[in-house]
Amino acid sequence: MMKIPKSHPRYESLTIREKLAEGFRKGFVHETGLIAHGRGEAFDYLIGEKTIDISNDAEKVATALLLVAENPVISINGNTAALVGKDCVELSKKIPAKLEVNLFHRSEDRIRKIVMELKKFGADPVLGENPDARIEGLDHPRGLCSREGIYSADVVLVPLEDGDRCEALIKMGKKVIAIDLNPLSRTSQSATITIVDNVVRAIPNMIKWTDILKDRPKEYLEALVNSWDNEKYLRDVLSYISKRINSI
Ligand code: PTJ
Repeated sequence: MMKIPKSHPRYESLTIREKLAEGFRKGFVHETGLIAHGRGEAFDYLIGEKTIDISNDAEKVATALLLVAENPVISINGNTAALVGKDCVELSKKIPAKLEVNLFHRSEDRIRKIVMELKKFGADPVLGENPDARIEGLDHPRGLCSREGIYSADVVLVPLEDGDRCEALIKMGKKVIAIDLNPLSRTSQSATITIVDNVVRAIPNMIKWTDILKDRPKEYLEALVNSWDNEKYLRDVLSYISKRINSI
């Protein structure tokens, strides 16, 4: 892995890129994952490469939704494993939520490598290697999933997703939490709760919110979830971005 000098003004951003490149070399990040990351970076610039206040609220409410869920599942793809694999394992233990590897560019080799990577961080079990169900409306093999995981989940957290999987999960009656830096993407527009933030900030922040919220009464958490207006949130994010651009 290339060593980035700490003094470099883009240290954090370059370190994140290096993690993805390393994941690609190890064979669990798909080559198009590198391109997807570049699109994310562009949007991260627009929000100032920080968690904006309204997205901190989205992270709080999304954590509340995971805590009240009956069968919450965190869906993991190549980019997520490379950037926040360890944090996802920690979040899954704290909620508690199941972990399932579910890929856009599905290959048995990448699934196995990502499962191994998550196990290295202490996850056990990790679902996804032996799919026995299908996400309705998604063509084979992208729709393959696990019956005890994503198929029967009531709430699915999909960090960094492609649009039609999110829509398909919503059509199956599930609540979907999407983390996507692009507020205009189909994923962002169709999720139950969208978090417009970088996964590298969003997941650690949700771990923090889990510690704060986990002993709160269920009614309190449900009230938080019910008060969430995702359309308004997305409008507010766009207005934040346009105000920021206009003031530069
Ligand atoms: O590992 P696989 O096979 O499941 O493939 C994963 C990718 C990401 C390649 C696949 O899901 C894909 O092609 O996704 P898209 O359609 O490019 O969407 C990715 C979305 O994530 C885009 O809207 C990006 O803006 C956003 N994004 C990229 N990097 C980040 C991000 N959002 C949050 N944090 C990031 N670090």
